[in-house]
Amino acid sequence: MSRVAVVGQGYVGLPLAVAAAGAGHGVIGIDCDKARVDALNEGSSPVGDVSDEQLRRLLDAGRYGASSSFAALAEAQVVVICVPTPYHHEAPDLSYIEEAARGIGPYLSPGTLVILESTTYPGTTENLLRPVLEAGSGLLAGTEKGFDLVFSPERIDPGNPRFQLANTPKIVGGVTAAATRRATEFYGTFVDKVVPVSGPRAAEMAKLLENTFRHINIALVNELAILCHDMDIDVWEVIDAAASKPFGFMPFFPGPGVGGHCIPVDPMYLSWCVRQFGGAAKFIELARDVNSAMPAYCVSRVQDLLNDKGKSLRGARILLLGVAYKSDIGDLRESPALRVLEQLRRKGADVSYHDPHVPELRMGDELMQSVPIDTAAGADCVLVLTAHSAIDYDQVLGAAQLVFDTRNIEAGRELPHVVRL
Ligand code: SAJ
Repeated sequence: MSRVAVVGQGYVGLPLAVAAAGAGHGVIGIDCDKARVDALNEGSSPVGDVSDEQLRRLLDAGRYGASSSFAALAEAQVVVICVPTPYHHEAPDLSYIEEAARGIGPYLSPGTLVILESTTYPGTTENLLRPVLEAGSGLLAGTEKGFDLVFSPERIDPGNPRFQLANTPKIVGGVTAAATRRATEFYGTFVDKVVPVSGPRAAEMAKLLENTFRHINIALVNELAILCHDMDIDVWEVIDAAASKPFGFMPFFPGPGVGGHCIPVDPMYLSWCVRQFGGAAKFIELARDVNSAMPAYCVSRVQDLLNDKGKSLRGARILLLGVAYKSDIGDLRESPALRVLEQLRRKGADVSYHDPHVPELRMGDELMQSVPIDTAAGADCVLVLTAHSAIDYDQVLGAAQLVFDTRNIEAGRELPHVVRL
């Protein structure tokens, strides 16, 4: 077993640290957020996929600890970087990776295995991370007396009841075959299946393909939903029917748009990368246009429904049901529901929301609270934006006078006052 340092103790880094410690490695979690470090060392987990009990067990066994100082990784034989890679002003923001690399460099010792897990465009590991680590350590990657360098994309899906770290295959691509072998051996101590590839760029690109695949297929069904509505065809019936094909098809479903920290972001890394080569990722950009137009489309559909009842959107009482970016979690990042909320308000509607996972949310200077679900009875229109298992849709749909359902909730089928996207 090794001494392992995991830089970044968020929804990717902490589960990884806990899994490695659980497999017998001695792990130090490094994070720039001092309050988070203190909470971790007190056995309080900031991440839903790691329980306080799990953390305390590892702390008590002396197999995990957290620090805000990079000096703590001085003895590490494996260093894993799990920091955010946002996308700002139409370009990747790799500042967190650079900052981590600058912090790690001075404490890097010969023979250490460094693994980058943060999603990024092909070439980052070799052209950005490698030179910063080499400059900071005076060691050369891929050499006998230097360090080993690998890219291994994270595939953490917070809250996924079926797939966790251990049973999700892990891709590894090293700058040398030896590095790939070492990473395969390391992950093999707590991941069921490791998938070695030829090098970091193949691994970096594989991750972008995975999520660009989703991004484009979600856009396809969103566009189909608009077309089917215009043609008076039930898109949900069409998708269900197509999904009866046992090969060569994978169902995706329309919705109010695409949220989260992966799907709206990762494909933009690929698109940016294509542009650097003078190309244009037309597919990806078109899919982003389609997906980002869905909130406004949903607002227009609500406006039409109210219009059919002789009501205007201005002054209408609208209840949003579910505002998180996907079911059964409380994550609001890039949530399309926030765009719907903004646009309805801009058109003068009186908007409230109910989400059992989001007790409150900030809209500009205003702090909104989730309202009781029985307010549905007094709404001119209830707008289902996120289908949470915890919501009793039978109760809501029975009380509501008009429902626009963007998620095809089971209970809404065949009810005359429930209209689907
Ligand atoms: N969405 C649709 N229609 C679909 C699927 C998703 O509108 O058919 C929307 C969701 O409502 C959400 C957004 O797209 O707003 C993203 O949904 P997602 O299911 O892709 O969930 P994410 O963003 O949490 O994606 C993560 C990714 N995991 C990693 O990158 C490690 C993705 O690769 C996983 O496939 C996905 O979780 C998952 O399957 O849960």
